Amino acid sequence: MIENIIGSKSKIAVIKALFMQDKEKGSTIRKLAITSNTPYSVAYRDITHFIEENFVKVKKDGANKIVSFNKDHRLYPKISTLLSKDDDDKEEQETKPKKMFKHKNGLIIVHHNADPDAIGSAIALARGFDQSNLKCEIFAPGGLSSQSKRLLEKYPYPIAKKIKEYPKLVFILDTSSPEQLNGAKIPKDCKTIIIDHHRPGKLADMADMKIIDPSAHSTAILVYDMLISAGIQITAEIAFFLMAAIVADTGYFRLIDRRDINTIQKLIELVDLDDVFASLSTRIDYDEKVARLTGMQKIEAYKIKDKIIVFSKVNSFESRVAKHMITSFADIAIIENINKNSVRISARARKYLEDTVDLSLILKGIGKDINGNGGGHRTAASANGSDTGNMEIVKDKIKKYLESVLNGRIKQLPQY
Ligand SMILES: [Mn+2]
Repeated sequence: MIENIIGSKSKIAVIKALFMQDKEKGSTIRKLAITSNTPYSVAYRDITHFIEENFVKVKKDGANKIVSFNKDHRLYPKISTLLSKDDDDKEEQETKPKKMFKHKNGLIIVHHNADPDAIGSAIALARGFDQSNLKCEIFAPGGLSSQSKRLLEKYPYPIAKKIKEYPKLVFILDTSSPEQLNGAKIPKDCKTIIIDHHRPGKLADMADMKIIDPSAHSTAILVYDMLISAGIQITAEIAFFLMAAIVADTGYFRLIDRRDINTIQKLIELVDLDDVFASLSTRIDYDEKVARLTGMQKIEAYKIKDKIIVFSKVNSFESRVAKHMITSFADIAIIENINKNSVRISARARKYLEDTVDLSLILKGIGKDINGNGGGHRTAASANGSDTGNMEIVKDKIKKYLESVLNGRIKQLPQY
């Protein structure tokens, strides 16, 4: 329709380019030619025509001619409305993401003590879905890790701790077993979609749809691929959360593959990596320091050949304590956290043992012994259950398993 008023295609391109420029300051003809992708001579001819019609004003700035709209022209209001409307139409056609779900509302659930990968993937997904008219609330039934909380200082996002009514569409992120959901019960009539990079656990059997890829180093990388294939625009905010998730789950880029590198390369254009690192930098809070200290004080240490294996007990932060121990002196750490009615066991092994031990396998079995579930990765696994009375059996089982895979006798180290 705009053609009827203005005339030719090149004129429309030029006038649109002028419309996109700073409306007060105006623009040079050369700049208009470049932004409208029109040859200079054509842009010059069209602008001259507009000047003759008094639709465009010209003023001199040194050697340059600066052109701008004559806002007093009787057609200006009409054309300006048309141009902005035309732009919107075009934007809608070109950049509106594919509608992936018929639902209008959804929920994204993440595992207890949600880490940057869980929460970063969740927010990126929610923000991405915003663009396709699917509103998602994020639910962290077991709270957030301290690092995740700091990510939210940069881009705040509401995270629900309780859900009254579940929508019919539920995404479960970075989580493989129902025990990690801290008792959250997803109604049977919900459509559930798992996006995860852990080995498929019990949740995978129950899900309606799954994007599970244990070869991916983070859930964020799966979310990124999903958003891109849906035509969703990666904003600075989305990029920040995805990058934080990737940085965290690759151990600050220590464990990256080609796929990670490709994604990082795209995201780095949109985020300041220093911001991401600053948000992830660990300040250990007092409670965790106490948990680490308690963990050290209660250590039972063993050796198999030259490997040091430790068992210990804490009241919180069992996975952080286990990780701390394998980064400082132990080869394998198994930390239990026993409360009145529940037990959580976190096991970690140094990366070099990846081909030798499979903690996810042994913890899966132990999950059954403690009337619960277990699983994870080969060098980082956990089990949760409600039977707190079997810990000696559990320990013996782990010791026997380690003796068999490490091919040696286990000996307790003396305590001083
Ligand atoms: Mn993860």
